Amino acid sequence: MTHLPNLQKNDVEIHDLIIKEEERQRKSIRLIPSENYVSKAVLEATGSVLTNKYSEGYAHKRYYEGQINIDKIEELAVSRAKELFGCEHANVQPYSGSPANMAAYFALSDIGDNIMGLSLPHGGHLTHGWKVNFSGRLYHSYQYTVDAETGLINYDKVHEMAKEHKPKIIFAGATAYPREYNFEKFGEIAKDVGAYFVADIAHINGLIVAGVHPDPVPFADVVTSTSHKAIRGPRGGFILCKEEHAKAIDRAVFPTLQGGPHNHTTAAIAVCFKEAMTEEFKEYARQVVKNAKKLADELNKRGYKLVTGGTDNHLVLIDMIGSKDMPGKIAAKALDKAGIVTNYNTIPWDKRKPFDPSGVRTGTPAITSRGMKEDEMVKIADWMDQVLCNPEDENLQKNIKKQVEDLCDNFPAPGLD
Ligand code: DSN
Repeated sequence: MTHLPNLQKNDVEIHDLIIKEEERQRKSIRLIPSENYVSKAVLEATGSVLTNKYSEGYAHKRYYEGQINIDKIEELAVSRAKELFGCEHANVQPYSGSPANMAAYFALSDIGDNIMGLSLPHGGHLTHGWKVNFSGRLYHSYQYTVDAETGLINYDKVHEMAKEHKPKIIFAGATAYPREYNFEKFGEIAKDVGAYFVADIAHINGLIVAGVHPDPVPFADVVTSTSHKAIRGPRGGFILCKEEHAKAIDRAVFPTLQGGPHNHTTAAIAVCFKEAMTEEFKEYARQVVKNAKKLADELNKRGYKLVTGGTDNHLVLIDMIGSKDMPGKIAAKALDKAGIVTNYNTIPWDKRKPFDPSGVRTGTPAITSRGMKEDEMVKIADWMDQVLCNPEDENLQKNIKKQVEDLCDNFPAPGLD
């Protein structure tokens, strides 16, 4: 258990809740595909004295003195981003993925312009033009969907829609799409209609670094991302772009949208990028995909209906209504009681509401960080099946939770003592 003596002394309530959360993370099989375990080094940078410093501006162009160390930290984060992703320019200041996307809008378009992105219930993100989000409220948003039969993006339809609506920006990227994106194709479509192409790689950042997912950098005007998820960094964001957009992106982040960067996060992003350059990280990301494919196969074998039939990446989206006529929420809550943490999620063309949808979203970044491999995926699929066949059996849930904890004891999670 992590020793937090000062916190324990000053604020025992928060201390105890953090310790309980650490226990929960240690003892459960965390399958939420956007979550992970960061290293102790990333946690140390995040919890450092850098949180005490204000640094509006960019390295060597700040509005406050005392930047001798902060400038070097931000320069390291930027240069590592450029090396890791092979891009011309990087900005590591966005507070997270949504602010990074907002900066892309402000850099590349004007309020009221037409934009296009994948619809949220089809796996897209709020900031790709969903109606209740700033992106759907400030812009004329045209949302493409996935194919009803295959669950895949239909690039011909995206192209037709782009020709009709002439968007200023086309977004690619998703939170619940289990297949590869053809970034080259998106780039061609955008070019053909005179749009900018923004690739949001938040979910697949670590897979791209390891070469197990196609890379958008050669084709996109701007690439946005969170710095957490598969790449195992702190909660934050970054933007990569071609040199021609560098000034506009930097201005959009500061001063248009943000004030001082979170220097503790910047340092942790730099640490994460250094870790992601290692062969060990690449092997990890390859295993994330192998594990997701194995989990999908094992669920398929047990009769589960998966969106697109399987996966190419880190994510497996289960159609629970199609599989067991069971709402995703009931399934996710039953699994949680057995120590298997997922989230209920819409599936494409869902007839149910987002707060009570048909699907359950799972993924393998966190369990792979613990060193779990294909054999463990078989066990996990089996436990999931037992729970989902008897979602009200609390004794069964308790029994499986115990087995989950025993398995977790054999696979220590990074960052946890
Ligand atoms: N909240 C993230 C996810 O879970 O996919 C998307 O921003």
